[in-house]
Amino acid sequence: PVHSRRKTSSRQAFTATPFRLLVLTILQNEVVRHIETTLARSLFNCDESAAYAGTALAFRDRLVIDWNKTQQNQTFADPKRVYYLSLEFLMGRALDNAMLNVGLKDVAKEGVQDLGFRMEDVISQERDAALGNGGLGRLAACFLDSLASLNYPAWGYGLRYRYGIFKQEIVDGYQVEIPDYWLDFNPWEFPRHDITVDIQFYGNVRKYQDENGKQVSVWEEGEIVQAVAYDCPIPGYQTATTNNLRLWSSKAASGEFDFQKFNSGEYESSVGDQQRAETISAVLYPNDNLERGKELRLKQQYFWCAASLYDIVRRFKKSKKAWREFPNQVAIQLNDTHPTLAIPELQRILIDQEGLEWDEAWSIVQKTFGYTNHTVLPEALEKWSVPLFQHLLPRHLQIIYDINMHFLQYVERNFPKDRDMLGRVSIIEESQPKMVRMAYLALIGSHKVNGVAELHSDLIKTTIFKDFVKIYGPDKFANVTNGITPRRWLHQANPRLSELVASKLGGYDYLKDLTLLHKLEKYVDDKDFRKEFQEIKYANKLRLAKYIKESTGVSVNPSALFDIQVKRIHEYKRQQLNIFGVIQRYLAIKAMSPEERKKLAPRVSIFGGKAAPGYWMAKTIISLVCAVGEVVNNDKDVGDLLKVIFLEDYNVSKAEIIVPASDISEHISTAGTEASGTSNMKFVLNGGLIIGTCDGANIEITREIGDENIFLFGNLSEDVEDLRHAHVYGNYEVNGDLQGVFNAIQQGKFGDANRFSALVSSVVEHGDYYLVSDDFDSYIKTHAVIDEAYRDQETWLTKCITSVARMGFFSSDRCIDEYAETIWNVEPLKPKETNGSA
Ligand code: GPK
Repeated sequence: PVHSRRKTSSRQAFTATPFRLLVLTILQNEVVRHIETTLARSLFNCDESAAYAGTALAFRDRLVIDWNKTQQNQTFADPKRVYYLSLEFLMGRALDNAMLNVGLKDVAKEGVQDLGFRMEDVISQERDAALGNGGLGRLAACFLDSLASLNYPAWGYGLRYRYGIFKQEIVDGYQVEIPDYWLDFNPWEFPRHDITVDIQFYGNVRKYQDENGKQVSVWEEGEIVQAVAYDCPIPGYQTATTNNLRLWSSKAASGEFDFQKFNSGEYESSVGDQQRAETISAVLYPNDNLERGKELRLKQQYFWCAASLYDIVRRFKKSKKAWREFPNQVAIQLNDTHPTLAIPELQRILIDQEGLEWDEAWSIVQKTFGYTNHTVLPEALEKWSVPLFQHLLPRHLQIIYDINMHFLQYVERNFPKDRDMLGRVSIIEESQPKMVRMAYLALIGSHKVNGVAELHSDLIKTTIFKDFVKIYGPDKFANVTNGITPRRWLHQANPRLSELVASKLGGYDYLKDLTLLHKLEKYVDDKDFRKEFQEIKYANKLRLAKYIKESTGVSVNPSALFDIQVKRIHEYKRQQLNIFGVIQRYLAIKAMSPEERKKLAPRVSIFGGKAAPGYWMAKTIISLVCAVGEVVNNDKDVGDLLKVIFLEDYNVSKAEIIVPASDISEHISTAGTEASGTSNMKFVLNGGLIIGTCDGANIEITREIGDENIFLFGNLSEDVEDLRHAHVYGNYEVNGDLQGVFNAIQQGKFGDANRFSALVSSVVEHGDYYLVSDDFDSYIKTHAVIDEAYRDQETWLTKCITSVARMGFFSSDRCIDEYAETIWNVEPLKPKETNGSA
């Protein structure tokens, strides 16, 4: 049956070495065996999904061998480990990455070709693992890749959501959310039914004095939910190190359901208990940069923190070391405040269960944790109501009060004159109801707090954590500028560019040390290199154009300037500024003579991104983009000069097609609001230029690539406060061009104006909080500069190549080394043997 599907075209490749032929045969046999036995399918009706499954299982077998060895090696050497706690891991697809890291992708490609399939089609059968919202979750995924690639002994801990981030459909120009049930077939996870932890909720605390007169607290009663571990192998690139991502799934503690209830006829309620337990890990909260204080979310957080800490402590205790050694063996990084409960939980384990004194326990806790802040937006800072806390986690609330008491006593001693300070820095906000400020708890319970880009790390010290800089001194605060993994975001997403770079740099070493890219600058004037670089960009645009045609029905000219903004839809990210700019361009084109139109460079404005289901303004932005596209794309006067596209369901695997295809991408947040941004790095690394504000990592990108290679515009973060003030208290007038845009909307040029009125009034009536009107002029002017620059293709190309060559700093490998050195104090552990995977 295999032979009947064999294509002659792949036969030439068989002229390779006998060893290669052997590996090919073995791999192919493994794929076939999995299809026939593991999946119980006949090769006669083997479709792409079966080919994917067989290939995935064959590679999984290889990963598992390295994974077991890595874990054995780490258990034996027992070095200090890193635990990365994140409620989100936006992993995307695993097969391509597994093939790259195992190092047999070419052989596998030949193998599946021989079975009658194209590797691209096989790869695209896989569903994204989309257990995250946006940048924060994708950062966690890049970090896991780097940790393994650099041989750090590290574990990720998260939740195994049954439903990942929803799938987005656009129906009549509006976003509709479809549940993402992704677990039908997931060969990349291993259930560990033997690794379970009982997690307690509710109940009450009983205090008594033991025989030595010591106060003892017992957390009693309440209800128990069971956490079950699911493990996913995380392979490193060109190393046998394969780390573990452990995701917890919830189920009823009493097994399937309560038999007693079941037998006594309470069938429904016994199933109900089971369902209630399973609800905890059922669904990812779909908010980005927003916290809504829901009880189930707090339950998720405690469930995951408690299970992870139990696991970490159990591993430590096997070593029989003294407790004071704990911070020398364990570094726990908190990805935002979501895992902050791990702090009172560790304190509880140490004092209530292990019998340590408060001070000794607290010093261990502080040395163990590090906290990464990802936003200064007030609506994103987590606060939990004290009554809710009291109900769900009574013992933890007491511990938090005790932490707060010790902390406030310290502050009082050191700042006796600043009486207001105590109220400002207290973990408990004296509101109605009282609230627990999780960011303060995370900061107080950690030895280091870091921001994710220089500007952001400076801002947290002057805004949300200002008082804490006085209290602890500046050394508690650090910056680790974000990065991205070049394996996925260059090699995998853009194989031709990766190959071109390798051909000039003498191999793929740059994928392990991205700073080697600087050697490309030598070739910036090399005719052949330039030509190939340009051809690759064109091919990537062609691929995206094809995808746009398939998914939206709109034909776009692949020679047009592709202008892309893909990210979560948020007012602070200012997709509304972009679409207002597009409308302004449309109106300008309509007003031009045919001669003038001929001089204009054709453009395709591409948008993509999800709006949180409850974020009405963000959904309105999407519908405006779609409405503008509807009009512009069908206007005969405009033709190729402007197309407006909204790409449905932006996710990691789509980003891998979109990112390599930009000429310009947009990173245009109101200055001081985007902590870092990471797609900005991805686009530049793939040979696109960017238009951006002086915000987040744009600033460092500019420093690295040179300000002649980036299109910056807009007000600076230090002016934002005054500008906002002027909107509220001054008499502010919207300037002419933007008013023209608003008039067009209000005249109904894009359909019923009422649909979009909130977008207009947020600027003209409600204080323009995101400073759209303040930046509009400079935004439009900068786009004119871009048009002009794009006309000169040679200079443009020079900018692109130079920028790529200077992007070495933004590898997540560099980030991870910085965390390891300045925050975790951990060393890599070399794998015992490379097992042929290098
Ligand atoms: C920050 F606070 C949050 C959040 O809830 N979700 C999220 O994705 C992002 N982020 C920032 O908005 C980005 O600027 C940053 O690059 C990313 O986290 C990673 O640090």
